[in-house]
This record gives sequence, C-alpha cells and structure tokens, in this order.
Amino acid sequence: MLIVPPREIPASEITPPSAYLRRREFLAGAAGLGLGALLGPAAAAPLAGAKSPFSTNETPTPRADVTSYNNFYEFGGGKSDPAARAGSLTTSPWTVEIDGLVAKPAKYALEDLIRPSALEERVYRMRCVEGWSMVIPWIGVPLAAVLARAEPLGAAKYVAFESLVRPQEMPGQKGLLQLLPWPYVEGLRLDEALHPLTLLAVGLYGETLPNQNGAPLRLVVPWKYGFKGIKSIVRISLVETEPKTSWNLQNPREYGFYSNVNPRVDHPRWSQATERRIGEGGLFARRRPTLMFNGYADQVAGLYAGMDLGSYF
Ligand SMILES: Nc1nc2c(c(=O)[nH]1)N[C@H]1C(S)=C(S)[C@@H](COP(=O)(O)O)O[C@H]1N2
Ligand SMILES: [Mo]
Repeated sequence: MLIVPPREIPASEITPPSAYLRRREFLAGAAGLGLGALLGPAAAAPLAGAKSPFSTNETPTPRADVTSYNNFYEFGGGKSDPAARAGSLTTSPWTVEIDGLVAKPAKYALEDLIRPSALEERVYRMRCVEGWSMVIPWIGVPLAAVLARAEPLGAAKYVAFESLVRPQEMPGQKGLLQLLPWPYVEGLRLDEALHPLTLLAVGLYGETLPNQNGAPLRLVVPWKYGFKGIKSIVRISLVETEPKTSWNLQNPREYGFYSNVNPRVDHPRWSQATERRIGEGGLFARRRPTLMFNGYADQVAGLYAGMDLGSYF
C-alpha cells in the first residue's frame, strides 16, 4: 500500500476554518447554486442539478413522505424517529476521508469533494428490504467521479463506507439498547461502486438533504435494498477484501453482502415478490410486483453474470 505522508497532501485539500466561512459566503452568492448551504444550518437550501437520462419517468413519492418515513438507526428504530430527532445533527463543517488502496489519500472538506457544476438530478426507484418502495428525485454526483480523484490502486477490489459516530447528537448511539454496532458500515464491490448508476447524493427534491435522509452526503444504489445506501458518510476506503456491513453483522442469516433487489429470493421471514409504494393509498393499496434488480436489470445484471444469486444474497 502506498502511504502518502501528511505533508504531501496539497494544502488546497485542507481547509482552515476561516476559509469555510469565506467560501460559504462566496457560494451563497454564486448563481443560486447553493452548495455552500451544505455548510449551513440544518434548514434545507436550494440545490440544482441537470436532469440525468438515468431518471425514471415514474411519479416521485411526495416530498412529505420521503422526509418523514425513514430508516436512520442513529436516531432510533422507528420510522418517524429520524425526522423527529435528526434536526440536532451538525453537518457543517463536514469532512470525508478517502483512504486505503489509493494513490492520493486525503481528507476533503465536503465543498471541495462535490463540485456544484457536476451535480445531476437522478429520479430513482428505491426499495427497502422491509417491503416498501419510493421514487426519489436525488441530487448528487456519480461515486465513480469522486473515487477517481483519489486514484484507486490496482489491488483495490472493494469500497468500504463509514457513517458518523457522534453520540452527543445521535440518540440511537447512546444508552443500553443499541440497535446496531456503530459506526454504521457498508460496502460495494469496486465494479458496483464504479457503475454509472451509483450516486453520492447531497440533495433531494431540489434542496440539500434533510438530516433524516442522510445529510450532508449519502450513498444511493438503486438496484440494491435501501440499507446499502449509507447515510452521513465520513470515510470511504478502497480495500482488498469484502468489507463488513452493518446489517450482515447484526443478522448474517437474513442480510447478505450483495442485497440486490430480487423478487425470487425471499427474506427468511417474508416474501420479496411484491412491494407497497409509499404515498399510494395507505396500507390497503394494491401491492406492486417487485422487479429484478428493482427494474435496473438491463443496466446491472451483467455485474452478476454466472453468480448464484440465491447464495450471494
Ligand atoms: N447510517 C445509516 N445509514 C442508513 C441507515 C441507518 O440506519 N444508518 N438505514 C438504511 C436503510 S434500512 C434505508 S431503507 C435507507 C433509507 O433512506 P431514506 O430514509 O432516505 O429513504 O437508509 C439506509 N442508510
Ligand atoms: Mo431499509
């Protein structure tokens, strides 16, 4: 592994606090792009992205549902806990460390990692392992573009992700009843991470991410169950072996590393053949059939050619 000593990290990658403030003022005035607001208070700020052809034409789930029916166990295990409790999370300043098997390991200030001009809007179908789904207009950049800046080495085979640990602001990380081991961790095979559908999101519905949706930076992998979309990311590591993942650690029989949406592979306790689209007529609405790879089979099935998806679930 190539280790770059700290003094070789360009000064431009390390942002002193005074520069955060200046850059925030600058960006706030910059054409209403609003990425500077990623540094700002918890309130959402406008964020624009060119509409990507990867978007689905399906009707987006109402914003009120997208931002009030969430899983974010750092704030509790109930669907309404994140919206009720995540307001306390400080997302400014925010740094993301990219390390491991890369030629250029570095700590990036968020605003240096994500360039406003690179933002795209991607309307994706999302499917939770629990059997519900949404259609969400994300704003973000392809993960591949961010990884390229760190220059992955040939030995890198997987990408490991880590969420914030901050018990003072995350009530689910305090006390006796901890639902998961912290930090929340996730992983992708390198080819999955580099796939053009794989997004690092900083916003939704034309605004910066609400805290409950994973502010200020979260992963979106639309052909996998929702739990692969790790929120509030602080570290991205290029590694040689398959990374540990939170739900697999918690219950390896029920949650595998791949977790591709697959109507033919049931969860041990329930079927995955159908789903309930949130916002569509409540509990009594007709369930929709779940599609192979959540409807993204044309784009991603090739990643798994020859693999037995029953054993690699
Ligand atoms: N850090 C962290 N990331 C997380 C989770 C979590 O508990 N902690 N929950 C996951 C699960 S189970 C789902 S379904 C999605 C939900 O994302 P959403 O609330 O934006 O729809 O986030 C995923 N990312
Ligand atoms: Mo989920």
